[in-house]
Amino acid sequence: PDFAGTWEMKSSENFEELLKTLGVNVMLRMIAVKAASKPLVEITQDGETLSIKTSTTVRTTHITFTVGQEFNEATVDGRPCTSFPRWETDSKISCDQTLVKGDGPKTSWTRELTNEGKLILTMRADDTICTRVYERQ
Ligand code: R13
Repeated sequence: PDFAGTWEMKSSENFEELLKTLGVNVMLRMIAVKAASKPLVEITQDGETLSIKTSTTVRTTHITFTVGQEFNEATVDGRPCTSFPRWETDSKISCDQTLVKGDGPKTSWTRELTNEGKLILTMRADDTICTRVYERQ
Protein backbone atom coordinates (compact mmCIF):
# COMPACT_ATOMS: atom_id res chain seq x y z
CA PRO A 1 0.00 0.00 0.00
CA ASP A 2 1.04 3.55 -0.64
CA PHE A 3 0.56 5.78 2.41
CA ALA A 4 2.41 8.65 0.79
CA GLY A 5 0.69 11.99 0.49
CA THR A 6 -0.44 15.12 2.22
CA TRP A 7 -3.40 14.33 4.40
CA GLU A 8 -6.06 16.42 6.09
CA MET A 9 -8.30 15.25 8.88
CA LYS A 10 -12.00 14.73 8.17
CA SER A 11 -13.21 13.39 11.52
CA SER A 12 -11.97 12.58 15.00
CA GLU A 13 -13.53 10.66 17.84
CA ASN A 14 -12.39 10.34 21.46
CA PHE A 15 -9.21 12.41 21.20
CA GLU A 16 -9.96 14.25 24.44
CA GLU A 17 -10.95 11.01 26.19
CA LEU A 18 -7.62 9.53 25.11
CA LEU A 19 -5.71 12.39 26.71
CA LYS A 20 -7.86 12.04 29.82
CA THR A 21 -7.00 8.34 30.11
CA LEU A 22 -3.35 9.35 29.78
CA GLY A 23 -3.75 11.68 32.75
CA VAL A 24 -3.44 15.01 30.91
CA ASN A 25 -5.00 17.85 32.92
CA VAL A 26 -8.00 19.80 31.65
CA MET A 27 -6.07 22.94 30.66
CA LEU A 28 -3.51 21.14 28.53
CA ARG A 29 -6.28 18.94 27.13
CA MET A 30 -8.16 22.00 25.90
CA ILE A 31 -5.08 23.38 24.16
CA ALA A 32 -4.22 20.00 22.64
CA VAL A 33 -7.78 19.28 21.46
CA LYS A 34 -8.07 22.65 19.75
CA ALA A 35 -4.71 22.34 18.01
CA ALA A 36 -5.29 18.71 17.05
CA SER A 37 -8.54 19.60 15.27
CA LYS A 38 -6.57 21.02 12.33
CA PRO A 39 -3.53 18.84 11.80
CA LEU A 40 -1.56 18.37 8.63
CA VAL A 41 -0.02 14.98 8.01
CA GLU A 42 2.72 14.51 5.43
CA ILE A 43 3.82 10.97 4.67
CA THR A 44 6.61 9.77 2.46
CA GLN A 45 7.23 6.10 1.87
CA ASP A 46 10.03 4.03 0.45
CA GLY A 47 9.02 0.39 0.46
CA GLU A 48 8.30 -0.53 4.09
CA THR A 49 9.94 2.61 5.43
CA LEU A 50 7.57 5.42 6.29
CA SER A 51 8.20 8.96 7.38
CA ILE A 52 5.24 10.67 9.02
CA LYS A 53 5.24 14.34 9.90
CA THR A 54 2.23 15.52 11.90
CA SER A 55 1.98 19.27 12.28
CA THR A 56 -0.21 21.44 14.49
CA THR A 57 0.23 24.99 15.73
CA VAL A 58 1.46 23.84 19.15
CA ARG A 59 3.17 20.52 18.48
CA THR A 60 4.79 18.82 15.51
CA THR A 61 6.04 15.26 15.53
CA HIS A 62 8.13 13.49 12.96
CA ILE A 63 8.67 9.75 12.98
CA THR A 64 10.53 7.50 10.57
CA PHE A 65 10.29 3.74 10.87
CA THR A 66 10.47 0.52 8.94
CA VAL A 67 7.65 -1.95 9.46
CA GLY A 68 9.07 -4.87 11.42
CA GLN A 69 11.73 -2.81 13.16
CA GLU A 70 11.69 -1.16 16.59
CA PHE A 71 12.02 2.60 16.78
CA ASN A 72 11.83 5.36 19.35
CA GLU A 73 8.98 7.85 19.48
CA ALA A 74 6.76 9.45 22.09
CA THR A 75 3.25 8.65 23.22
CA VAL A 76 0.62 11.26 22.35
CA ASP A 77 1.12 12.78 25.81
CA GLY A 78 4.81 13.15 25.08
CA ARG A 79 6.41 10.29 27.02
CA PRO A 80 9.36 8.58 25.32
CA CYS A 81 8.56 5.04 24.24
CA THR A 82 9.85 2.19 22.14
CA SER A 83 7.50 1.22 19.33
CA PHE A 84 7.18 -1.94 17.31
CA PRO A 85 5.26 -1.50 14.02
CA ARG A 86 4.04 -4.62 12.20
CA TRP A 87 1.63 -5.47 9.40
CA GLU A 88 -1.75 -6.41 10.91
CA THR A 89 -3.19 -6.84 7.39
CA ASP A 90 -1.56 -5.97 4.08
CA SER A 91 -2.90 -2.42 4.37
CA LYS A 92 -2.81 -1.85 8.14
CA ILE A 93 0.15 -1.15 10.37
CA SER A 94 -0.27 -1.88 14.07
CA CYS A 95 2.22 -0.47 16.55
CA ASP A 96 2.55 -1.38 20.23
CA GLN A 97 4.37 1.08 22.47
CA THR A 98 6.42 0.45 25.61
CA LEU A 99 7.32 3.36 27.87
CA VAL A 100 11.05 3.92 28.27
CA LYS A 101 10.61 5.01 31.90
CA GLY A 102 7.92 4.47 34.52
CA ASP A 103 4.51 3.06 33.82
CA GLY A 104 1.22 4.25 32.50
CA PRO A 105 -1.72 3.10 30.41
CA LYS A 106 -0.99 0.56 27.68
CA THR A 107 -0.68 2.51 24.42
CA SER A 108 -0.62 1.65 20.74
CA TRP A 109 -1.65 3.05 17.35
CA THR A 110 -2.77 1.68 14.01
CA ARG A 111 -2.69 3.29 10.57
CA GLU A 112 -4.79 1.74 7.82
CA LEU A 113 -5.31 2.64 4.20
CA THR A 114 -8.85 1.87 3.06
CA ASN A 115 -10.00 0.86 -0.42
CA GLU A 116 -11.59 4.30 -0.71
CA GLY A 117 -8.17 5.87 -0.27
CA LYS A 118 -8.76 7.11 3.28
CA LEU A 119 -6.23 6.88 6.06
CA ILE A 120 -7.61 5.72 9.38
CA LEU A 121 -5.53 6.38 12.46
CA THR A 122 -6.42 4.84 15.79
CA MET A 123 -4.65 5.64 19.03
CA ARG A 124 -5.29 3.57 22.11
CA ALA A 125 -4.64 4.05 25.82
CA ASP A 126 -5.93 1.11 27.87
CA ASP A 127 -9.60 0.80 26.83
CA THR A 128 -9.92 4.24 25.26
CA ILE A 129 -9.67 4.27 21.47
CA CYS A 130 -9.44 7.47 19.46
CA THR A 131 -10.25 7.17 15.76
CA ARG A 132 -9.24 9.79 13.22
CA VAL A 133 -10.02 9.68 9.52
CA TYR A 134 -7.82 11.48 7.00
CA GLU A 135 -8.22 12.14 3.30
CA ARG A 136 -5.62 13.21 0.78
CA GLN A 137 -5.49 16.96 0.25
C1 R13 B 1 0.46 20.26 24.23
C2 R13 B 1 1.18 20.06 25.57
C3 R13 B 1 0.52 19.05 26.45
C4 R13 B 1 0.45 17.67 25.84
C5 R13 B 1 0.00 17.72 24.38
C6 R13 B 1 -0.42 16.53 23.77
C7 R13 B 1 -0.81 16.49 22.46
C8 R13 B 1 -0.83 17.66 21.69
C9 R13 B 1 -0.43 18.86 22.28
C10 R13 B 1 0.01 18.91 23.62
C11 R13 B 1 -1.26 17.63 20.28
C12 R13 B 1 -1.36 16.42 19.63
C13 R13 B 1 -1.78 16.23 18.27
C14 R13 B 1 -1.88 14.98 17.75
C15 R13 B 1 -2.27 14.66 16.39
C16 R13 B 1 -2.33 13.33 16.07
C17 R13 B 1 -2.64 12.78 14.74
C18 R13 B 1 -0.52 16.85 26.65
C19 R13 B 1 1.82 16.98 25.91
C20 R13 B 1 1.45 20.95 23.30
C21 R13 B 1 -0.75 21.17 24.40
C22 R13 B 1 -1.57 18.90 19.59
C23 R13 B 1 -2.55 15.74 15.42
O1 R13 B 1 -3.74 13.01 14.21
O2 R13 B 1 -1.79 12.07 14.18
